[in-house]
Amino acid sequence: MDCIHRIPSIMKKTITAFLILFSLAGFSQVESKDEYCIRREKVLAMMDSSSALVMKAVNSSSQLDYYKQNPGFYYLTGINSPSNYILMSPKGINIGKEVKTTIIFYSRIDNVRDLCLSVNDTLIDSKEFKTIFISILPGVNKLYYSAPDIGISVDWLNDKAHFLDKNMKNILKESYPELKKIESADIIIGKLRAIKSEQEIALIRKATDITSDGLLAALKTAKPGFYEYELQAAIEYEFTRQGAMQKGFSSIVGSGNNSTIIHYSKNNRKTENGDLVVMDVGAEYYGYSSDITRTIPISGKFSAAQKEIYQMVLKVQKDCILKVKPGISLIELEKFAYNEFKKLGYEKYYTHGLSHPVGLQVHDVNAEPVLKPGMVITIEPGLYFDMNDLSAPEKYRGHGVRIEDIILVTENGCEILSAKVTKEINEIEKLMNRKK
Ligand SMILES: [Mn+2]
Repeated sequence: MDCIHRIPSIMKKTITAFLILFSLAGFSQVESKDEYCIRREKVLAMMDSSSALVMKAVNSSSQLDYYKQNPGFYYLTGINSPSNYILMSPKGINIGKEVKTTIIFYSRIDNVRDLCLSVNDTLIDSKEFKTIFISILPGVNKLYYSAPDIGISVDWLNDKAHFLDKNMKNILKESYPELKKIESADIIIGKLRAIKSEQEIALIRKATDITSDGLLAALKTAKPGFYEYELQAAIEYEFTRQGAMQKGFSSIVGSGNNSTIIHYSKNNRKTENGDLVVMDVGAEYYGYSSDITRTIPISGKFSAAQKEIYQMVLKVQKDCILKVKPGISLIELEKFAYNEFKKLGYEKYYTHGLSHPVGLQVHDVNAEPVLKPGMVITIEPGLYFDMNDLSAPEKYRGHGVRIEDIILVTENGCEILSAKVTKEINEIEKLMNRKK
């Protein structure tokens, strides 16, 4: 079945009602409280009886002005503040006279006041974390953990990187001989995070609608002589105006030869007539990201050569989307895209991956290699001809094109969540040439 391009209006109404309801409630989380309870139960069901899981709430954002929770921790709790922990054990943890399978350790009681708790869950002050964690380790032979602040330290004298992570594992294993395996919590949680719930899909839809509106705003105002950051501002104004308080990643607005740079982020060049502009952006809405790329001619009209590149990329992009359905693997899709560009003789200029999952992170944990209903992925082929690459056809040099949509895998095929912002040449030109 082909991808659905429009959302049925009844579904739209339900989603809108849901979003209004939760934005009025003013929680840090927008998903219903039970959802976190259900997820924790699923995690416990996937764990061996003598295993335990421990996660720390730490900032996973590289931006200083914004706290982005360790996504695995957020997924199981909805708590968006630091210095909390979660400890889970299917066989139970003794606390006084009680036995609980999940303990959430809080740094401030306010952070956990609204939390859904089952009879098997409890809340304890995080001052107690160390004592309780150590007390369960002698009976654990597999530990799943997630502590993103354990990183790499560099020994500058010997120019060697030490993984603190690895050191910690060794110390734990030496101290607790029964502990045979220490693995990333993503092994379990990643499997669950791959398949989005209705509520998660509603949030990604909203993030995607906002991102689409941002791109449409840029498209309608763009003209030669604009700085790249002026287009970025038009996009991000729309994000903030619509309540997406953060971005999933730094906006990429690359004009002229900058359109050929994959992770361009300076966004400070003045555009010139004849430029293509690649805009790769994503609003984040209540923790969930979008990720859409559109490529436009700053003049409002594609040149003949630009049209050729654009049409090649668009055809491959659409053909890839037609293949998106349960059962196909991401690797198969990658190979298909590569071969399509190879047939055209331009595989050398297709220099990045085709697809990645999207969710709490813009590059979400990749735990399901074969597509299943409920997964959300990007499809984003591109061709990049650097101006200095003398092996590239002269007419293409200095132009890059990437087209990226957000796709929901459905039972029979897929739905393009980012269909609101057009990728058709004539429609882009029409929107750009409306009276400004
Ligand atoms: Mn992407």
